[in-house]
Amino acid sequence: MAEQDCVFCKIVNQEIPSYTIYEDEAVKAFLDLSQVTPGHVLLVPKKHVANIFEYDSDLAQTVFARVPKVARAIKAAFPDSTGMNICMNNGKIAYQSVFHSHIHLVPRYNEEDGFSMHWADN
Ligand code: IU
Repeated sequence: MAEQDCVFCKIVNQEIPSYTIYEDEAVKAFLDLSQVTPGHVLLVPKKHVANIFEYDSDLAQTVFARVPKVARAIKAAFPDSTGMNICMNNGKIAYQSVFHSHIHLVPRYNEEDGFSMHWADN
C-alpha cells in the first residue's frame, strides 16, 4: 500500500516520472535525481517500508537478491566505471533523508569522481 506523501511510492506508481533501469513485481531501480556519479541508481522495494528495521526476511531476500542484477545492468550501461559503492542509510542519524527504503548503487570512475560517503566527510 502506497503512503500518501511518499515520493518513492509516487515514483513506484508512476505519479512522478523516473528514469527506470530495472523493474519487476517487487522492486524498482531508477536513476537518483542528484546522481553523485553518472549512473547512481536507487533500488527500492515497491512495498512501502521506511528502512531496514521494517524488513522481514522475505522482503530482505527479495530486495537484496536483486542487487547483483541491477549492479551488472549499471556496469553495462556505464562501461567506463571500474567499481561500485553500494550502501543504505537507515535512520536520520545515518543520513537517511527519504523514508522509503532504498539501496544506493554508485558506480565509481576514479578517485576524483565526486563521490564521498557521508561518514567520510567528518
Ligand atoms: P538518503 O539515503 O535517504 O539520504 O538518499 C535519498 C536519495 O534520494 C538522495 O540521493 C536523493 O538525491 C534521492 N532523491 C531522488 O532521487 N528523487 C527525489 O525525488 C528525492 C530524492 I526528494
